[in-house]
Amino acid sequence: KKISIIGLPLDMGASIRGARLGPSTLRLNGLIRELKSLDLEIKDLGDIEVSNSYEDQVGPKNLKNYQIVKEACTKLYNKVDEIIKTKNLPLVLGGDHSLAIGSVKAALNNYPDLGVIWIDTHGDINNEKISPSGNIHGMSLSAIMGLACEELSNIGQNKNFLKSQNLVYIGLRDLDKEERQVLKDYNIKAFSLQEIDEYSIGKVTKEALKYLNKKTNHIHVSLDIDVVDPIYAPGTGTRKNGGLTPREIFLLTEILSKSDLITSVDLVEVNPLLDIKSQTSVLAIDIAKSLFGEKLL
Ligand code: DIR
Ligand code: MN
Ligand code: MN
Ligand code: MN
Repeated sequence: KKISIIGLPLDMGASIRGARLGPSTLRLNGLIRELKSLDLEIKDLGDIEVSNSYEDQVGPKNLKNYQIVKEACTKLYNKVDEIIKTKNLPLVLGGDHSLAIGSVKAALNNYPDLGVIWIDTHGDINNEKISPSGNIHGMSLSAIMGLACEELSNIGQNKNFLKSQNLVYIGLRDLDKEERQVLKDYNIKAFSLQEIDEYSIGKVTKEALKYLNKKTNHIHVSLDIDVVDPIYAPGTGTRKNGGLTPREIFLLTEILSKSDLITSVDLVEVNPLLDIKSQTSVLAIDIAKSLFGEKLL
């Protein structure tokens, strides 16, 4: 397996600053060295240049910092598209979760039947009309699925939108009211923390894979670190108690890794400014290792 690592130091899709430091902090804490210790060919392509700001920029409709997010996602789209075309697996380091608009649209450009596993506390499926915050990281999926206004849905050029039946959520525990309705309306498969508690993360993950594998052999994993309990992952912008434990997230990634169906990955929302002694970065690095096949025995 050949993995190409690309950083997108963007945090203007969120309201809290600091996730722009995610890619460099993951590298400083040894991400590249750790991944190279596995039996993998690792290429670090560095970071994409992002024109972040220190103040919110007014955007069209309810879209905060639209121009900055759009430009960053478009650059990422081109990079991820190129990585996939050279038969490498892209690992995208965030940055806030709005970046998935670029990475997932690029994966869809290469695999129109793409499946997505969205591992997150949040649904990230607001559109410009129902978003309570105007933050684009809470609207990524509505852009990726073509359920938002033209401004969002046209990021990443192509019109290959993600089909609602090709999306599975794992870890939801903080949906906005109107997002809940979107999930119902489009009949989207979702495993909340309650299902995980009841059936175990192993069962849920296998079911998610089975569900998607009926439709595709190409799965994009978009992992928001806030799915992990803030006791273990304090370094992220929107924390919510009652998240996954490290062993739960590792079992999830171990099962994903063994499936051999994962063709692209985002690892997002690590915010070093909110972290405690690099705890969250180190956990994110361990998650990446697990996802790429680190052996326990
Ligand atoms: C909230 C928070 N649902 C919003 N979203 C996210 O602003 O749309 N927090 N993604 O990480
Ligand atoms: Mn998210
Ligand atoms: Mn989240
Ligand atoms: Mn987020």
